[in-house]
Amino acid sequence: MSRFTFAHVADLHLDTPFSGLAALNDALAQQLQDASLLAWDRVVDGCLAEQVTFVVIAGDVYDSDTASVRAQLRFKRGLERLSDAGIPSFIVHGNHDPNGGRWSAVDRWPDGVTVFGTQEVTHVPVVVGGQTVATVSGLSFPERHVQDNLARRFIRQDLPGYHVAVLHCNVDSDASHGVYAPCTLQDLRDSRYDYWALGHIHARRILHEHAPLVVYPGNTQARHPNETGPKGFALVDVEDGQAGVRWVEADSWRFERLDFSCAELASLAALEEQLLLSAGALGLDRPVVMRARLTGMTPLHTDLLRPGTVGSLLQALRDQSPPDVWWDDLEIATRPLFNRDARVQGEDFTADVLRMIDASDAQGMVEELLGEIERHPALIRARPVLDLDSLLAAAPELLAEAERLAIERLEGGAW
Ligand SMILES: [Mn+2]
Repeated sequence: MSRFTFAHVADLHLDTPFSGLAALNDALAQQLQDASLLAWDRVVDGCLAEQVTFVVIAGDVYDSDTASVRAQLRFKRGLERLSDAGIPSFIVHGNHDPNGGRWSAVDRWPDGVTVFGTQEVTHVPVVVGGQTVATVSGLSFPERHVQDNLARRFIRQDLPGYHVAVLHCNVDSDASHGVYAPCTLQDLRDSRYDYWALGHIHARRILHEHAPLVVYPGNTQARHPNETGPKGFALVDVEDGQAGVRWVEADSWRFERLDFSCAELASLAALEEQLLLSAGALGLDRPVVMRARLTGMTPLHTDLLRPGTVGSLLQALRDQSPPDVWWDDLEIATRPLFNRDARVQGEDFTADVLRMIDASDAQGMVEELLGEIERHPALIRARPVLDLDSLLAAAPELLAEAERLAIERLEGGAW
């Protein structure tokens, strides 16, 4: 019986510059610059703690083909720690770091490290105690703009153990990322491999559950405010050819976004208080860059649009937050309070809806609904649990509630 665990890592983008942040102070800029490197250290920590049998890394190790010396040396340091523990590593390169970069600061990788070439798929057995438990196959990008279907070049070899294919690619033309090395899920299913260790898509995804298991582990560290939520890598437990995935968090900074309705708030002081509470309620155990999108029909709308308000409110939020919570931006998608008398005179869709509601007979509408129930055998059975008499009595309030919901949707920007 063979039983082992391997780690599937991708898209480290070591020493990546962060993009898309509205404002930064120097200390935070430095911390974020270090975040991708710290995440890699944590990946290695996690692999050592789990005593994995091997590690596969599915491309975009570096952020660009002019990989920084710092990134290359830090990467090597982590591979050394794995090698010293007897854990082999298998690496392919992707569209951000084709061919491992234009030049290398490293002349020799540690023992047990395989960097797959760009010409043909090669296959390396993983031997534990004289027994081949797995075969790892891989192919690196020779250049950034790979348009060939590289997946079809993977031919399962007649070797024992669990068969893992490592590739940076875009499955089924995922529009959220560049279409490099395009292939289809069907290509991967037809391959007879047991596991496709993919890289490229920065969100965690399991594209296929079994035979083969097809996984994007996502990136190890978010590098843009749109990459929200936990980031890390996958641990794959294999027993007698059956596998399961566990996610491990490795990110050193996280990005979160609140969608926040200001409809019930009467002041900016109340808004500040509620935003701080909401951030605290996330219960994060690591530093975070916060963004919030403010919505709803609110008396705060005019204040929020006043020049300087957002910047100053952000400063106030930072003043009141711990040092590892950075308020980056507030998106104002609020609407002014609704003046029904004025709006019903208008010529637009909202005005039409209001006039339609004014012309409606609430009692009659509910009666019609009750008539429907009488006509449908399936609904009649529900009749005893519905308090239909009180429904009829509440008809005007029901219509008012329907109007409120409709107007909030139409005018409140809450979508
Ligand atoms: Mn990437």
